[in-house]
Amino acid sequence: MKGAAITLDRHLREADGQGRDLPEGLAALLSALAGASKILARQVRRAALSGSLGYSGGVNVTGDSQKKLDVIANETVLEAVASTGLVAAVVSEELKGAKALADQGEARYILCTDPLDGSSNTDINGAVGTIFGIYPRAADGPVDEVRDLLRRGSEQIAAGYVMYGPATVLVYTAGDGVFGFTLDEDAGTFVLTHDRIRCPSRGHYYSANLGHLKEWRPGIRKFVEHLTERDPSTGRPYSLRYVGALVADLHRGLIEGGLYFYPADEGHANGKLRLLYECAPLAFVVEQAGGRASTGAQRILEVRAESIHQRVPLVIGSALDVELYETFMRREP
Ligand code: AHM
Ligand code: MG
Repeated sequence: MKGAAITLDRHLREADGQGRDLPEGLAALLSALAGASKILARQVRRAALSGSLGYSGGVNVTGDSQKKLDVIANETVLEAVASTGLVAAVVSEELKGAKALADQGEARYILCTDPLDGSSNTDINGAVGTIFGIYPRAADGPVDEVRDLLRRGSEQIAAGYVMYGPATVLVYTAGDGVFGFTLDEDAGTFVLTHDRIRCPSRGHYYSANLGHLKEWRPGIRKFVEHLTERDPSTGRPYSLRYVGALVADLHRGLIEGGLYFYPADEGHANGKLRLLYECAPLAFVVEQAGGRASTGAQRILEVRAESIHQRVPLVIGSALDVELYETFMRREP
């Protein structure tokens, strides 16, 4: 790489000078999350060597069997943010209720996180990720579930994800563009490699668990039929890519265009993915990059959570591709 590398810390430190004002404490919180992800990147990489593959024996609140790495990731993220004193409470896929950390002083934020997304991939050396969404506290004092946690994604002040793949990549937005950093393992720093990411308005890839095709609503089945028809003038057929880790499938869509969807099926009446710590943070990132995210009928960022582990159907990625999916859903008899 030519010229002086811009590290994440420098990028955050210089944000105000470049008109990307960050609310007080946000840079420190993002740095803490980046620190946790460096630890996690190493833990994921060394899991087979350190005996951390496989199941923990526990089941999380949404009924998934926990992997050992799910537990490790949850502890790592919690420890990192607790040490900042900036977070009042954490909502995590791996915690039944919200974890209150502090209710006074500097603790002005709520963190929603999926500490290890795509954990079915851990044992096959596949990509996994960490997702985070950050909200300002609604008011001082003890954390109130309804007021502080059951929010609309549009209230987030920052969100992002880390993808542990061949390289560890951290992508975040604080409401003024999307920035991507790659972990330089030798220096131990995240370096800006993807400045102001723009999601192509249309792509050639789609990602979904087609195993559920027959259980989907007719409009979605018709949409898949449409994508798989040959029409070179509109770039069809689209190619299917499915990692099985939302972060990795989303990252492809963000960089190269295309869409990911997880609609309702027989086993998942509201889709599989959770609003607060999967859909809303990624929707914020994608919209900031010019893409689109919805339930198929409503913008994800406008959905107010009714419970902390609420699931919603998700379609996310290139604006025109997501719009077309919504059109097929509307056209249903
Ligand atoms: P997780 O957070 O427990 O890993 O579950 C979410 C994951 C997503 O990353 C992924 O896109 C989806 O579940 C895969 O589900 P399926 O195996 O049903 O295709
Ligand atoms: Mg997940």
